[in-house]
Amino acid sequence: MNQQQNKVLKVVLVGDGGVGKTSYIKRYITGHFETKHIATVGIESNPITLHTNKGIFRLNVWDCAGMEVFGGMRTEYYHCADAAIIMFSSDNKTSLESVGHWYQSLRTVCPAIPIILVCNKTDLPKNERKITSMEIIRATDIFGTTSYPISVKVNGNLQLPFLQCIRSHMNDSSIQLIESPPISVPSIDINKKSVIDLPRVRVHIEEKEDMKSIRRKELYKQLTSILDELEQLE
Ligand SMILES: Nc1nc2c(ncn2[C@@H]2O[C@H](COP(=O)(O)OP(=O)(O)OP(=O)(O)O)[C@@H](O)[C@H]2O)c(=O)[nH]1
Ligand SMILES: [Mg+2]
Repeated sequence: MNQQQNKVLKVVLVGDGGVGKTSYIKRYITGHFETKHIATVGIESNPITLHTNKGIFRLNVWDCAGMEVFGGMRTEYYHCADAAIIMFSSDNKTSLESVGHWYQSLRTVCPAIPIILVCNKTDLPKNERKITSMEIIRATDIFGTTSYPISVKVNGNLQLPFLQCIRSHMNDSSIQLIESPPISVPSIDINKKSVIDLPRVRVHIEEKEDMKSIRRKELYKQLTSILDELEQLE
């Protein structure tokens, strides 16, 4: 094993209330998707272990309250952080506008740590999304960082922000995960909403099948007319 085995990093996870920070950690560690918003008070520290080609990394993720009334933006939580994640959510434009405040508050305590942006709730349908890809690209450029779209609900890209924290902290982009996180397979949460969603998914698949069979018929028609023509020429 190499020297980086069991390296411990402190990662602070911040962002406006309700963007999905606690759901993210809970989903990553236990696989459970919390459908309710139970506002975090102060901070909750959660250990996460990542197995990489450069050894084992233990991330102590400090899930910070987003709502100021419960201790949001309390800079004392940021001391000795090795990396930070600022989360916003696709259905909440204000949460993207707040990224600058979170960024500034982090920078006052940690002037040089890597800060990664994460856009959560990318599973939401277009009509519920309030943030465009261009706006995310612009924010990523302004803060000179990396951003990741994730969905805690459907388990999309959950490991990437943590991996990027390690890569940036170690200044080593060749670090790869060698073991999948416990919940890497996309899943559908079986709650009321998902059950309602399921027939829509099925309809979508059936629509795709219909399109295929229509195209197959068209091609078959074209083929028979070519064969007919060839036959006539002989
Ligand atoms: N559709 C969708 N909803 C999500 C997703 N992730 C979290 N949520 C919902 O967002 C709500 C808020 O989630 P929390 O994790 O409690 O939010 P938080 O950022 O920890 O909020 P504070 O603790 O107040 O800072 C919950 O109702 C979650 O079910 C997601 O990927 N998609
Ligand atoms: Mg929370």
